[in-house]
Amino acid sequence: MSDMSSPPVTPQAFSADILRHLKQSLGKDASHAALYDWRMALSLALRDRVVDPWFESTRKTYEARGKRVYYLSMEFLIGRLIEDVAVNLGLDAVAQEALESLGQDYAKVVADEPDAALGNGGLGRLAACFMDSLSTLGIPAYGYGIRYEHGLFEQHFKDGAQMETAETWLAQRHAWEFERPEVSYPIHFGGVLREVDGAQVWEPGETVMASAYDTPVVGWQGRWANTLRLWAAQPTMAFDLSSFNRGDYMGASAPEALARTISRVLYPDDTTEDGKELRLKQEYFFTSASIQDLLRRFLSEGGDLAALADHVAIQLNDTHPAIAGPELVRLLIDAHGMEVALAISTARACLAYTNHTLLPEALERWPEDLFIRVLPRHHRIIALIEAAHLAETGSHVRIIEHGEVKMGELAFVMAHRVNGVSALHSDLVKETVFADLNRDYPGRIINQTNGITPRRWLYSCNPALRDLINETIGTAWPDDLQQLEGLSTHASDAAFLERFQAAKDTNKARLANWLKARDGVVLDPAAMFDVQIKRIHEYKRQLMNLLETIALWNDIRDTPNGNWTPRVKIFGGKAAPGYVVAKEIIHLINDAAALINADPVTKDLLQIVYPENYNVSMAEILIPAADLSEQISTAGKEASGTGNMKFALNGAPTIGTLDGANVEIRDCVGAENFFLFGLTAAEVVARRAEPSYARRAVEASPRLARVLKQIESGVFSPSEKARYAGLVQGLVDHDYFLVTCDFDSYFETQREVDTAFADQSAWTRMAALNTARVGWFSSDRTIAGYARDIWNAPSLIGPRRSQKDVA
Ligand code: OAK
Repeated sequence: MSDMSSPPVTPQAFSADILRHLKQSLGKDASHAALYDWRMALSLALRDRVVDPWFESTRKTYEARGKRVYYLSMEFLIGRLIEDVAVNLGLDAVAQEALESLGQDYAKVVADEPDAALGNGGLGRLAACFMDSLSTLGIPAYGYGIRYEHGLFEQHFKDGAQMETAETWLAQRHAWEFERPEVSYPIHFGGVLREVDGAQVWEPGETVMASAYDTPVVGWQGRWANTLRLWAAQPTMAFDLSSFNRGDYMGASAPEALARTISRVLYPDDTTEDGKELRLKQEYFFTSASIQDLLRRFLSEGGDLAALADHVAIQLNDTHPAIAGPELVRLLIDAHGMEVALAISTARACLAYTNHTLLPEALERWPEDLFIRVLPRHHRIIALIEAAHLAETGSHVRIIEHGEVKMGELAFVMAHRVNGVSALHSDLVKETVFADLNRDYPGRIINQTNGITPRRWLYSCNPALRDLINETIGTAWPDDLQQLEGLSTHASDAAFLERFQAAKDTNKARLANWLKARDGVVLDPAAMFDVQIKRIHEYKRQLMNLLETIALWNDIRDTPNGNWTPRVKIFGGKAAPGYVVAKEIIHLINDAAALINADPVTKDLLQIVYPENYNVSMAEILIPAADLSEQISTAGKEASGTGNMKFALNGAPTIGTLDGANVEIRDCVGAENFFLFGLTAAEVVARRAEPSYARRAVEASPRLARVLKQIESGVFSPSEKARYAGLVQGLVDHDYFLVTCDFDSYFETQREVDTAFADQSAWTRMAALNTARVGWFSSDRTIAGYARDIWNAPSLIGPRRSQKDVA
């Protein structure tokens, strides 16, 4: 592969590559090149170096005739790629030196790249981490998704309220992709079913084409590269010439507009289901294209369809691609003449399903009449699948019921493995949403605790800490993260801790500079940076964080000369545009920030910062700079979380509940290095059964009652005093997420955090132990688990070079 076969690249050679692309690919002379040109030339020069490992990996995969993994996901939340590719190729220093020798500011060029934001949050970012790990582990894999023209909306604040505008990452050329006009498939919708010679024949009403765009995904040290194949929708007929000739110019381009709508925009709902027809079409569009593509590849290699499962593993990232089951069965029956029972068992042996949430509003169900209208043949196939399932198990669980098609049940029944994403979540999957199916198919549900790629989430986003780690334990950790454990022995070494703290301070200063330049906001780098960044959702309880902030503000004002630990409360995150309560919470945070930040009494002790448009690139600046990680969801509601892992890895201890992967993080870092508070999942369920639990919690907490009164009476919204009356009333009347019940425990634990932070060296030790002990949360470990327990997919690369070096 490239690291073994190709000679090392010098900065001189690399600047020549950049200049060549500037001239030949961009048609620019260095003296006239704009920032965009430099960025594109740099990206293309890097991309060139991915191609050989990519071809080599493809060649080895064909030779091995082994298994390929297909990861089907509606979302890939990638972020920027320049640094990612440079780091994986070991060319980060070379690229920087080359560009600077050409008189360019490397950091500025890197920052010019728009985030590829083809996802909403956790599920999409996990898919991106998994792609990185699949390549790092050398497992032949394709990621399949949609090439949305517009990624996740951009968030702006207008007088504190969230506004959304369309994101336009493809307005400029996307440097990393290869267009594949020759790879395209027809996708059919609607129409009618006819019976011909006893067989069902689907005569579709509408057809669009799915065209492939490939992005190579290179793993650590360039040893392997897989493909992210995204589908764009195109019309079967680009232009209706007869309409044009009649003078109907709008009508002439109608077919194109209609088709392109399918891949136009990412649905901005995080863990909520909207039930829109276009969404169903998007799901079927990319799933059908992917299944057609993998079957074509399999057959082109001379495969026998009865042995499909020996060569193909299809992972469904939640239920969004659950139509893959019926689609594969349909193609096996209708296009390849396979008998129904064999088609179902073959498809099931290929398919596996990951559940990413227990929230009832996220469970996809389609109205049956809509489903029949859009996918009439699949409706029949699902009935066959359901009949086979009922006959096989004697189950009473239906897939089509009460006029709805239930995608969770469909995905479950068609999968040979179903997994949750943390130990607690997987247990709850067995006990709650899929309790009956778990009895019907014992052993089918397993756990695969999430992970994160240490290349992006430590090596590349935190150079200060990366360098310290390299100097302390060597350089073999980025693809063998448990080696970080070697830092533990240094956690009692004062000189090491001093350097660890210096790295944190560097990152805090970097954040402060960035915020100053971007928003004109000034931070005190000596204060504790207390960070909560994630989608805004009631279950994630940003509101509880804010209530605690206001309570602290009250306390400081009551005793201004107390022994307070200065804090900056940093929030980041978007709300789904239709999620009214989440938007109210954003507005309230901004309103409270305006008042509290202007208070001369507290201004050196407490500040609230909420930078707009949180995205992956912002996370890469915020996480390394964090002192404290807020993971405060209602127990039982956060399936796993992955931000929790990123913070711990970057030396920010957690304040959190026993929810999702927090439980396992706490087990790893040690209870003494984790600030635990709040009800457990079982206690949450019990508390909800108690009458008036929220009202009683408020009555029992004068501190909370005072805060709620302030908000309700308009202290933070003087121009519209009743602005938050409904929000507060909602809390007191039906606080489903138990903000009120956990408030006191949270407040008290935050005061323990204050005390702990004041002892700087003890705090730094705790932070360092967090870094040292969370190596298990590498997505390499997660992917190795999927490969072993679900896919039975081998790695096609030998032992890691770094491990050989160590041996
Ligand atoms: C999004 C849409 C539908 C269903 C689930 C999601 C989602 O993003 N879930 C999140 O997945 C992450 C990755 O597994 C988890 O870490 C989060 O806890 C979960 O909310």
